Amino acid sequence: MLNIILCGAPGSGKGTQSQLIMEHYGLKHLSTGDVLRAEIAKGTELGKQIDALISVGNLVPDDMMYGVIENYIASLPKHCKGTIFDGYPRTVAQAVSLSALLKKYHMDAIMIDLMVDEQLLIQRLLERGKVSGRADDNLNTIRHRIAVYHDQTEPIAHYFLRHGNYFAVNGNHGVEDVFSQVKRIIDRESKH
Ligand code: B4P
Repeated sequence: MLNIILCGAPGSGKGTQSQLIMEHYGLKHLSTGDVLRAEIAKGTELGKQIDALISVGNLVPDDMMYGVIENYIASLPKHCKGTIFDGYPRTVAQAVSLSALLKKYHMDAIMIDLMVDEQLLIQRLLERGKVSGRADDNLNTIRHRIAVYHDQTEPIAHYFLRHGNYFAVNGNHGVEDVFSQVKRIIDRESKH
């Protein structure tokens, strides 16, 4: 089974690369951002709480995410080729929890970190904001999301580096170029 944790700053291309990986390798895709937006769209009380956090660029609390991930992993079919965890984990606590969960279900994962310069992140998200309709794709919120990323998400790279399953990719290039780098890592690591 091939599990991939796709990490990177907001706008680094996690969703974009996930789509390509999913099509090329036949993996399942879990985007926590999509799961949270789906809950908002349902208009539930929980959705309203999530909306209040996401729309200003904050992360939702870790304990809200744990149940989502455990339910997902527990419901994976036996023949599943693997999953792309897109945007999860986003905190060290989430990383520790995911590692424990994967161990519990006799699975492991590699982490691919999409590294993109800040100016480019802002440019991409502003561009996406013209069509996405996402409340968090505006300049002030983007800046806050990037700050939250440096503060809360970036440290997880050290966590995975220590565990020897961390791979960085230069995400500043075009979509196909970034995907070639991603494929090289996946092809090499899936042979082990
Ligand atoms: P996400 O939905 O995960 O989205 P994102 O970080 O904004 O964007 P992504 O990196 O997927 O960028 P994309 O491919 O679209 O998170 C949204 C929010 O949900 C978070 O801020 C947080 O509040 C909450 N959340 C999610 N997971 C959570 C968790 N685990 N814990 C707590 N809270 C959580 O690319 C962006 C744009 O760039 C696109 O328009 C794309 O076309 C373009 N692009 C991509 N790659 C490109 C390339 N190589 N060249 C040129 N353009 C490119």
